Amino acid sequence: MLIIHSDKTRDRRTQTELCGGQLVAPFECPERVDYIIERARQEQLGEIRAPQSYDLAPVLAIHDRDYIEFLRGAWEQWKTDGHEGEAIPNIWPSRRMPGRHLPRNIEARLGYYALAGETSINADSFTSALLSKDIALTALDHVLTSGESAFALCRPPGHHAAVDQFGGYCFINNVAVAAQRARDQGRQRVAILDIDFHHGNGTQDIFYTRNDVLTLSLHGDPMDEFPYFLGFAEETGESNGTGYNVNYPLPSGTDYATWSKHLEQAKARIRDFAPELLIIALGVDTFENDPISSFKLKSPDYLDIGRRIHELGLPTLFVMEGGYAVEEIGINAVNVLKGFDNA
Ligand code: OKP
Ligand code: ZN
Repeated sequence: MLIIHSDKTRDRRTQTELCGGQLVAPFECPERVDYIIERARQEQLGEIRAPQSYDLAPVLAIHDRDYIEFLRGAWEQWKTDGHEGEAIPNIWPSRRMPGRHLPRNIEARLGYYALAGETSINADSFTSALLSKDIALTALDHVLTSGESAFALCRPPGHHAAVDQFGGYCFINNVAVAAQRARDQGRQRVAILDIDFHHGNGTQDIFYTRNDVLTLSLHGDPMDEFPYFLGFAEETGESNGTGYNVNYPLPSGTDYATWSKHLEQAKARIRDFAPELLIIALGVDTFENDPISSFKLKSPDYLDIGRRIHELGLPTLFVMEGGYAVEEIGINAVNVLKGFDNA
């Protein structure tokens, strides 16, 4: 399987993540990519190729221009305002303050565009988000032109990013940008299957009223798990999109026997939809030792996930999302791809 990777994904290393009332070393760290690429090399998974650059057009096909311009300038404005640490939101337009205006103040702007407070912005955040989408789009273009599958080793992840919101370590929704480009290149139906531990709220929201992009997500029950406010089973889409969003919230402690049953349900819905392209939002934070998640998948299970996805017989784009058990992330992510390739 072709792997799209850039050493520059290492460039963004934020110092702070607001977690449990403390600023801790961020879970979403450069070492995640180091372990995956090292394992891919060891296992001779396939050619490793650098990404091409894309302009903003595919990003603006998904995200609001004002939001993207905010991301571009946020760090400069934060520093100009005299703040010492990394940029972290601390106020939101909440239920009784609906946020009809975009304030000038950078703290207010951060809250206006943030969906959560754990994702710090630093000098490299915007360029790293742009690079991450380049990786996804380069891998996508390979899938579209060759009909083969590919792995986009994206960092930062993307599936929590909505039209005009960042958070959950995400800024640009890589799978959504890729799906829209596939549509613009003439693919009629695209399915996005999100197997990250966390619900892909951004992806769901972006395509919620559409029937040309089927979105499915297996994840920790939002009553207990991030992002808490989206990802329930009753969210099935709206207007034209009714029936084209499928959520499988699963309880804490879910093991592979239960998880894989729901994967088969998702596969049945995908078969019924008959997409021309399948995009996998590939998180491996379903792993038993993941530090921020609560499922119980084991490393060999990831081989079986790849095998089961291969049974769909579709051109498949794998896009990296989460996974924070840094020691095992390489084994688990590469196992999915090996299981797919060797099926
Ligand atoms: C991003 B992706 C740690 C809480 C972390 C945010 C989780 C973001 C996950 N104290 N909450 O879906 O893997
Ligand atoms: Zn996750």
